[in-house]
Amino acid sequence: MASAPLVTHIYTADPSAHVFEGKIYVYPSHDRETDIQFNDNGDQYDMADYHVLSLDEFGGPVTDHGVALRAEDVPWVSKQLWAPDAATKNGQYYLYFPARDKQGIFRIGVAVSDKPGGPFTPDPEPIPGSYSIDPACFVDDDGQAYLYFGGIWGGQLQCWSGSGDNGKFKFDASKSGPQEPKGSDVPALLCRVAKLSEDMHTFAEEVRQIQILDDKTGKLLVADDHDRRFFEAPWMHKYNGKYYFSYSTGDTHYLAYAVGDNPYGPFTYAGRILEPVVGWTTHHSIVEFKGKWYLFYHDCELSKGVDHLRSVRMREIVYDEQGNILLAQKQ
Ligand code: FUB
Repeated sequence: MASAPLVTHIYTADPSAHVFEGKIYVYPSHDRETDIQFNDNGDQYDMADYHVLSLDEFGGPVTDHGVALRAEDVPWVSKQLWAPDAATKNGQYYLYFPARDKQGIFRIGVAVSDKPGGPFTPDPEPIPGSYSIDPACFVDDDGQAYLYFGGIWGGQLQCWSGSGDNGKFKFDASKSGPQEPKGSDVPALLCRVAKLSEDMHTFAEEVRQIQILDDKTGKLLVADDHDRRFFEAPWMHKYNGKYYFSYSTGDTHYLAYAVGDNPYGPFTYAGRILEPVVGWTTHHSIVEFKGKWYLFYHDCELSKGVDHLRSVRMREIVYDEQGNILLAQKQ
């Protein structure tokens, strides 16, 4: 039931879709060929710029708006432009993007344009207090914007765990491999969120952690629960007054979701949106367009499984009477 890739002239991944000016705009990563071997650090995802895509209808032609931002044009960036997102406010468009700074630490930057397709002009420094990867900007009905972010292993979230973590990067280079907590009674690492300032350039509050609760026990999901715990790729959307927090489970390769009553949660685990695709990563967004709901995601079918050469696809989703997300059977 997969759709065709949205585009085939470039590889694209990590799609963040929004409806701007009556069209669907998609803000993906721009995957490129590299000889870097696959590793848990994600070094093979060595992207150097962003393109913005748009389309007028499901299955219709897709416009590539060209290069929207280059790594070399951002003073604080050393490499790896990973999964971006965008938002609009005050007649401007804001591109949020993670990248490694000159010390190799992932930070989140913001760039501005007066058009949804860019090009975007970056701020000279990352957002103060930002860290890790995969920013997702949600603007609530009252106009308040929130930035969700975080990703484990290559995304370095495990280096910021613990309380009072803002500003302290605790990477132990002497230990190889993932340093994620383990245990069936140890809480899993948590995604982060902060309100954005009115001008959309800074956090307006201390970074908070997003709790995902077991739907049976009401307790926090635990570190060993790799089928359900947050790994990376957060997304927030609202349906019928409820807040849907969705994410990738990383090494178990699911897109999962949890539901809450406000943008900070807590969120109660509600199920899976998508089973594993071809390729290690899975990453998505959900958007309403002309009364229907769509899931944007990526896989590696076009590159025949080359893990860092992904392609964005879209398919319709529906909700049942209880508000559960289902893949539409007819596309
Ligand atoms: O594209 C690089 C990274 O792979 C993203 O930031 C993650 O979400 C995963 O899709």
